[in-house]
Amino acid sequence: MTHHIKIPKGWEMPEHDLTPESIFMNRREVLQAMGWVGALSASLLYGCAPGSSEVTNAHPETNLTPLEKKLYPATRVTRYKLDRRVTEEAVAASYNNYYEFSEVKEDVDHHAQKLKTRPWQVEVTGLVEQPKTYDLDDLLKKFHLEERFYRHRCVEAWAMAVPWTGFPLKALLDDVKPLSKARYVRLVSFHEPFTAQGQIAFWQPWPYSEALTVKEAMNELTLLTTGVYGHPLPKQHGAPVRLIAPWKYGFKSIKAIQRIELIDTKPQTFWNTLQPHEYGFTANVNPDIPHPRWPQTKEKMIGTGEIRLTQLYNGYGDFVADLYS
Ligand SMILES: Nc1nc2c(c(=O)[nH]1)N[C@H]1C(S)=C(S)[C@@H](COP(=O)(O)O)O[C@H]1N2
Ligand SMILES: [Mo]
Repeated sequence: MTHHIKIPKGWEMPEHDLTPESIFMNRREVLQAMGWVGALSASLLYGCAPGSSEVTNAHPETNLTPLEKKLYPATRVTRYKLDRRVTEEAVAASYNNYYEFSEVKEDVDHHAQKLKTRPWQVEVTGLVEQPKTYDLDDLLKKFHLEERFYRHRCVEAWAMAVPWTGFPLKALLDDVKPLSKARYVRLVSFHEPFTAQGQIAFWQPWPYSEALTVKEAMNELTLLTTGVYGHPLPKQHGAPVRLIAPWKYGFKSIKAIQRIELIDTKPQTFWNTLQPHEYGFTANVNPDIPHPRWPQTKEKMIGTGEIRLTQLYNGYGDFVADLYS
């Protein structure tokens, strides 16, 4: 159990180290728990099966389609100001949370390359007048892409500042016309345990899902994000399309979205189901609400190590405070 007795220091504390073992086992324990079925699926996942070494659509960020070549880099919008330097791209792209692929942030970029991100469809369904399924290219053609510099604050007290490319989720919702009884927007990621080794953990509520109120989803800050640093998203950042809600802790910003549902009751979400007292549903960045594991008054910028005071709503109060008054 060496995996769990490591004493994390300060900011470096990974999310899984102090999580109860009923929720996170390490990979060896998973295999023991699953017996030979586990061993078999592990051999498939780790490359013994035909075809499994083949990485499809590797590096969409450098391997652009003609459409993407036309669209990137998108027009920069200066309305959303940063108060700090932009995080280096190589830093942001090699320190990622993506539990489908690894609990180790430094390993995510490697494992995430297994996900096949083309073709990709996003189904928008539920309490809407016109349910639609969009191919990724439909989204790129239909909605105007823009580049925005946003701060990002993980609940684990690390932060970064990056240029995302995307379009307001509101534009997509307006296209399908939510019914007036819709109150929540639920976003659901993929479920491919043979691709994403983290999803072998069948006791976790995969696929990853998140949700916002319809008002939050319609807020101008809420971005359906297809790119970063002037090119399509690399897989570790959530290719081909993810959410960014910059006034909320990072876990709300779900990656690799396949389905968006308009519903009338508050749904279960991934982290909130696993650890409700640590991962609230609303999860607005707030230095005055202590977290059982991470001090929330300060944050550490990845790359530079700079320490900053955490701001209410991650500094986006002018845009979102009225949602909560
Ligand atoms: N599908 C999925 N989306 C996810 C996560 C995840 O594990 N799976 N982690 C979240 C967390 S905790 C954070 S901080 C951000 C990290 O985004 P980045 O790796 O692009 O910095 O993604 C969020 N979106
Ligand atoms: Mo996070």
